[in-house]
Amino acid sequence: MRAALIGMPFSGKSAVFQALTGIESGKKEETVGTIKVPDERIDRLSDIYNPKKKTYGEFVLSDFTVPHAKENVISPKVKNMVQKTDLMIFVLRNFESLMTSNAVDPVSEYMKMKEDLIITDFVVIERRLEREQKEKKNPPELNILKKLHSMLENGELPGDSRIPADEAEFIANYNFLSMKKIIVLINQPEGKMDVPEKLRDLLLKDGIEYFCVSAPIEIELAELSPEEQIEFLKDYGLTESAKIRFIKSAYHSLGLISFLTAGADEVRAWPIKNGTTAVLAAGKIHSDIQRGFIRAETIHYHDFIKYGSEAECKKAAAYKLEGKEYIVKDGDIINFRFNV
Ligand SMILES: Nc1nc2c(ncn2[C@@H]2O[C@H](COP(=O)(O)OP(=O)(O)OP(=O)(O)O)[C@@H](O)[C@H]2O)c(=O)[nH]1
Ligand SMILES: [Mg+2]
Repeated sequence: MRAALIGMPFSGKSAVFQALTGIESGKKEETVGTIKVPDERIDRLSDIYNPKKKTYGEFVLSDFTVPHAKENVISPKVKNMVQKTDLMIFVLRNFESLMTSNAVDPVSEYMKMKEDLIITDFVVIERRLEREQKEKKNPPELNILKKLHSMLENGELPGDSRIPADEAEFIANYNFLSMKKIIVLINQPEGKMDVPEKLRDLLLKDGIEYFCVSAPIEIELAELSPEEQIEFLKDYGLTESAKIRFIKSAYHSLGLISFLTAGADEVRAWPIKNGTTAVLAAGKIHSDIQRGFIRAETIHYHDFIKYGSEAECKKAAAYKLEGKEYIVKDGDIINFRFNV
């Protein structure tokens, strides 16, 4: 999965990026870092299989350096880069900064970014609809484009419920930013976690998840040992690092689960959308496995731990042979049988 941090100048994007990835952003247009998704199931299975390789789920996170004079947060270049991602993280500044004379106002930052996002797509649709007026080709996506056009015109983001997946497919190749998942990260002053009520209401109305971090604290935290981290978090009244809260929020808003593969070569977590069928999950590993799919040999992680081995799972009827249309569950350990 890919995610991008976007926000107004000095909102603390690069500080957040460092807190989440441990990497300091340079002067490059785009700095990329990875966030491994901790998963104790992978640790436990690795203890059992002793594999050559252990692979966690992973987010690839991008941070951008953009000229500050720009009117729009989403310049054409940023748009191109963001289009490659699955998730946008809006970073809002809720701390006093010496670097800008602008007041602390996360509500207007949010509204401005939402507006920029909407305008970016709106102009594309306007142009497309104008062309259609001349050409009268009546392409299959026309009605969905019109639907999105009217939402954007009203200053609304579509969200999943208003343009469901089967409709979204028709306009997938436009790669609209307004169709992407957004989570909001409110960059707070040290030790404060209260969110302006107006912002909370707006985000609730737009169906957008948010979480708070104080980037400098999180950078400090990330440099400590796991034991020290627990104490440090306690001092600030926190239970989890920003990294963990980010991962949870991202998985939740993208609707992600993980299936697992386990063997002597590799123990690995594969993030997929909840609701994915076995045959499509197979395609995440390799297109050959999807094409030649026969069966998915499936044991749920909890059963595997409970019974201790594949043989014992078979005796307990916890080993199942699932077909193409089986909906994969979080924690399924799968071995795909296939034919090429
Ligand atoms: N007090 C406080 N300072 C912060 C926080 N987050 C970032 N800063 C500081 O704010 C300044 C700007 O942070 P950056 O992370 O560079 O902001 P940015 O959004 O990447 O800025 P540009 O890339 O220049 O647009 C830095 O001096 C940070 O140390 C925060 O949560 N609290
Ligand atoms: Mg920066």
